[in-house]
Amino acid sequence: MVTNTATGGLDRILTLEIARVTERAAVAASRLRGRGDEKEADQVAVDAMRQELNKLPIAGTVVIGEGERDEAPMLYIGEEVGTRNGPEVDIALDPLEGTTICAKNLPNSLAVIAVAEKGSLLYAPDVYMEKVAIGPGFPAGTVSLDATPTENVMAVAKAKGVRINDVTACILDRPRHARMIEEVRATGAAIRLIGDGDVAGVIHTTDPDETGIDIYMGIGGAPEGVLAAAALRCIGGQMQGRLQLNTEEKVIRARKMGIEDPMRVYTMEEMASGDVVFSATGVTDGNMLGGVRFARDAIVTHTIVMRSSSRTVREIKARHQDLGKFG
Ligand code: VTB
Repeated sequence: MVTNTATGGLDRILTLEIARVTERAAVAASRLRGRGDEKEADQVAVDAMRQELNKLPIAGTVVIGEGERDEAPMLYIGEEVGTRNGPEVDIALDPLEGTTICAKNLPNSLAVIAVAEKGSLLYAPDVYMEKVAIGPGFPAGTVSLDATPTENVMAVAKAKGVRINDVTACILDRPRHARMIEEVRATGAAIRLIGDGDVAGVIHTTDPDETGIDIYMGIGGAPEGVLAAAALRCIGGQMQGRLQLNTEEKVIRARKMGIEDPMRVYTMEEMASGDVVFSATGVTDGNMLGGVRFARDAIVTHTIVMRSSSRTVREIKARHQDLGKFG
């Protein structure tokens, strides 16, 4: 049974259960914050997430994970997870989104997971994706990948009823964005340049008063795009993504995953179409979520969990006193 008709959508219990999965991964990664070892931080997060995920009463299949089976020993695409005693679901995950930010102990690295109805997530290859995203409360079609960055920023300012100088766009700090950055700056809008972590960048658009970010734009990872779309489906907002299939090899890889039109623009609903539950736990301190804290007698985690069918967004600040379970 995939859905629970009494409550609508995926079983509600999962919403709280998946918080444990990202909490556990975040705690493991947080112990390696600022230690300069991205690989090790990622590895411990993967191990921890997998252990906790395998306790969930689901028959899950990883569709967005650590990579193809031959390049990732764990949580690879196609890996079956959960107790197998429960609904068939698809899983998108990133045990440590922002490995470099964690290794440097900079803001906004997260442990993230989305659990969705089978077949309802875009099976995206690990290529780049061009993205644009805004939070809830805007008229449909406010931003588009077919519009220029200037047009998108102007549309957000107009719809929000503020001057263009009062809009902040979040963009990954990469040479490939030099022209976009120049163009957005020329409009008068402010830019928040981030080193990594565009899942957080997209989620931050949903609460501009708290995060200071109105619009996310630019090219990042496609798996991160699907995860961000899943999150936005739960909170509300608009997002478009276009895979960057700029070589024949990438077009063929994508075709094998069922993608026929390499130029297609996917909406948020097309990237995450079915019922979905999403959880993110802060690893390092961030604009929305605090990082893991180690107190004298407890570990404190800060998590956001949400569910698309009810649009409930919960923040869970947990004090874990049974420290043994974190190893
Ligand atoms: C982004 C960001 C990730 O990759 O998707 C980015 O969210 C894009 O790739 O945290 P490049 O680093 O090659 O630009 C990450 O930085 C790492 O997965």
